[in-house]
Amino acid sequence: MEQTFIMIKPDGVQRGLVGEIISRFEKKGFLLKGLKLLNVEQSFAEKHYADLSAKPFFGGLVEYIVSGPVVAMVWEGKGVVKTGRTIIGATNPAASAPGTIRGDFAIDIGRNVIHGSDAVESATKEIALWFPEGVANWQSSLHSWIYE
Ligand code: RTP
Repeated sequence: MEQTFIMIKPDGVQRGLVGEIISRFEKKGFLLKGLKLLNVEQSFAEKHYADLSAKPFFGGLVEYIVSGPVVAMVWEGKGVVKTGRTIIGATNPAASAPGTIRGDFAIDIGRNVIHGSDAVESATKEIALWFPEGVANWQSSLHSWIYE
């Protein structure tokens, strides 16, 4: 089954949005397979966002990610990478529809509360980076009530 990497950024943690965000993924029917609260170092944040290293906002982005604890998660389910991005909303909260996480809880692009993998390949890479110890192996007993 497909998995994605979701990170609640430092602003989301500071603003008390952790429960709300977890609740949205849970209620959708996705399965929580990994979860931890941690502070990351600059070199780790640079590795996570390596694809963006040439962007003018890279320095500010890394500074933002290391500014406080983040919540790293692995969520599993059919189409979870794409649907996860839909639940999160557009990168710029000003363009995010109401009902999405960024549409409901964010204003500025540089304080957009949450990250989600943008493709199955990047999800695999990000899960390996953030959860080198591996993730939990369990199945919900609700499986047959969520999938036909
Ligand atoms: P994320 O990786 O955090 O899920 O965001 P994303 O795919 O929607 O957007 P991406 O282009 O990968 O950008 C990563 C994060 O960098 C910040 N950003 N700032 N100032 C700017 O123009 C700008 N553009 C992007 C955002 O925090 C974005 O989520």
